[in-house]
Amino acid sequence: MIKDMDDHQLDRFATDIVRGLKLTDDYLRELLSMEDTGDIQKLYYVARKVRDHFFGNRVFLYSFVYFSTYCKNNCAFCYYNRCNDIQRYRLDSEEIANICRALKNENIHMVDLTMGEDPYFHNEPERFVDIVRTVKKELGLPIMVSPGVMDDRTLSMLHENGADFLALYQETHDRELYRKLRIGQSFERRVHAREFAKKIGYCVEDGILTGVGNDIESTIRSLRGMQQGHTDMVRVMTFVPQEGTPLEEVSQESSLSELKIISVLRLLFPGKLIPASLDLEGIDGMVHRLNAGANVVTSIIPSDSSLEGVVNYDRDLEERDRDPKSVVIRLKAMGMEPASQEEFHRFIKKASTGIFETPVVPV
Ligand code: SAM
Ligand code: MD0
Ligand code: SF4
Repeated sequence: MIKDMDDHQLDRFATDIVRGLKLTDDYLRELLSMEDTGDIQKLYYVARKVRDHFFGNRVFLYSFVYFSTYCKNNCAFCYYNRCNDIQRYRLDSEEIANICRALKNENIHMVDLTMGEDPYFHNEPERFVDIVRTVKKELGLPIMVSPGVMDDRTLSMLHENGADFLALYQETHDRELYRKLRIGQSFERRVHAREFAKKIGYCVEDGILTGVGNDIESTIRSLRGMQQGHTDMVRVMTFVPQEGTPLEEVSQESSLSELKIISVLRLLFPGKLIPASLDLEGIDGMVHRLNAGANVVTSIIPSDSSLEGVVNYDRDLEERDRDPKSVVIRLKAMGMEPASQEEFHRFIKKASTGIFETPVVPV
């Protein structure tokens, strides 16, 4: 076990993971239940060694454009669920084009176009296709779409018009917990949308929440569920209780569980993209998540932007402090740096060829 390893053995373990060592459920159980700080630091160390083998000190940066906060769903964890009496907005094409022009000079690799399952777009998907076309024309960068569940025809149209990456998080692969979180939403349709997207050439991201009623066994089920998918990016986010939602009374857990799961994700998905979301704890939180083995920074929002994050630690701050420049300054202070655009294009091209790695039987 990691906790009994010396430095040489830790390096050897990282090399074994890079060479394809698969971890059993028992091993995952041990890692996820570690509480000793020194043991956990060893886990972070191995995760960084594995990450550095594939990506070195280079990080990818995604700008986040939440262009509509209307939604027809009522996810128990989400501030934007339809039952929550909040201010909402929907940007039009011109406003989105202006945001893209401002992003043109920023150091970002991809723009993430996110919305609630807004009927304005879900009932007339060509409206969303137009937005993707506009963003591609204005920015010329890879585009991630995070629209919720869309049908095969719409996913195909979006891809033909410039969408490169689909983000669609299962939250949990534990069906009982899923029913409590994504109320009334089909588990299978969500899985199908990612698999179909992968088949037609998208890169795909799946993700889970922690601190939302998932114990270690439930988390292991989710990790294995994500391994069954053919994803290129995997994430975990700590659940942040939101006012006006069914889970608002839940107390937020510390980010320790998220950090351990990020490291375990790195050991299970060695060469994949794993994000440090700024949504949760901003740039200070980014440092811990990168040190746990993440290699992407997401939810980057220009400081003068009035757009929402998904979870807004900075909603009441005078100014956002998760702009690209501030992110890069902190990265460099950590001895890390933004990857080249060319490296990101290479990753996307290789991943979207749809070569499905068949998981090796665990040892
Ligand atoms: N409506 C689209 C969807 O549901 O897929 C896109 C919205 S955004 C990507 C939604 C994601 O943000 C969720 O899948 C969840 O992983 C995360 N999220 C939402 N509310 C959260 C909260 N309160 N705490 C932590 N993560 C949250
Ligand atoms: C993030 N706020 O990365 C974004 C969002 C959606 N594809 C991503 C959850 O934290
Ligand atoms: Fe809507 Fe997405 Fe929030 Fe669920 S997570 S309520 S689908 S915006």
